[in-house]
Amino acid sequence: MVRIREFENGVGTLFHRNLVRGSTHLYNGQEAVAVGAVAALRPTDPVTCTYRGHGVVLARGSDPVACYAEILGRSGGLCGGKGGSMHLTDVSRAHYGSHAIVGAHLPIAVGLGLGAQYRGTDEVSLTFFGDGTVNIGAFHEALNLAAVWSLPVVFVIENNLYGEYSPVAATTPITRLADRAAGYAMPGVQVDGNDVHAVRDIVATAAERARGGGGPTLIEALTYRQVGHSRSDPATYRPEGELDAWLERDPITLLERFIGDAAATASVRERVAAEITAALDAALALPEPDEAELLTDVIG
Ligand SMILES: Cc1ncc(C[n+]2csc(CCOP(=O)(O)OP(=O)(O)O)c2C)c(N)n1
Ligand SMILES: [Mg+2]
Repeated sequence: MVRIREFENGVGTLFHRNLVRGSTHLYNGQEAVAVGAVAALRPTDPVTCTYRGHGVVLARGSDPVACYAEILGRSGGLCGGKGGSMHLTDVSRAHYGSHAIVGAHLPIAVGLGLGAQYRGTDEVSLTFFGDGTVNIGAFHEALNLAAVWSLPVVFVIENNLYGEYSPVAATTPITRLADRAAGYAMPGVQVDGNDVHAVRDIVATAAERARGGGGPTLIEALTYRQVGHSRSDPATYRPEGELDAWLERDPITLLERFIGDAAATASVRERVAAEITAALDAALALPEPDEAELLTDVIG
């Protein structure tokens, strides 16, 4: 979780130094969702996520140098520098993509679950997506098919209270998003998304159910995006005091309180900060991709 936080802060500085083109969507505040969920899975269980995906890829263990290089468009990037911030993908770690089209990866997650069922493996496909995504057609199609075919899929809503600049209530007529599961006859459960142990436990239960042929589960992780939607968003629409209240429940602080060893946790922060600074420098030292690579791995 500290690695993700430090990595994201580093991405912020790259943008301020004008070293990256395009935009980025940071995961600050949501670290316990990715880390708790991934901790409950096997390394071979396929995962998919959104453009707010740096945290999930790092939780899966991808190299921070390759992730920074990807964001910088350098050779040595996770996808050869062609995907950028919104498309970090590491198939070697069963990570089947960060997806920029809202909801587009839910049918992919269902396909990964179908593949596991068809091949007779006991893999579980887990997918992360935002609160805004529960209103996209692909969400409903994906949950329906996963339920009808009893596929091994775990759907994780990262409810960070906003879809871009709109609070959930402005776009969604229900407050408990897990209730969407009822229409698809699957369990719909809520969890404190800032409590890494709670996330791990609830995902473990869903994964076990899926692995045993029990079908999909919808999990709603309640969390908070501590930064704006994207690089250009100062998040002035947030009510006064909201950020402060959530900072009181920062997932890393909560975990450090649980551990209760200030010296140990401070040394983790220090070690990881140094590791991430070194990763950033290493990525910045990498060359731009060679011109000859322009059309490799590109369809069209
Ligand atoms: C199909 C589609 N519609 C609109 C957009 C523009 N868009 C990008 S992010 C976003 C908000 C999504 O909010 P949410 O699902 O809550 O995810 P979060 O960004 O909060 O993690 C929107 C509308 C898009 N990328 N894809
Ligand atoms: Mg959201």
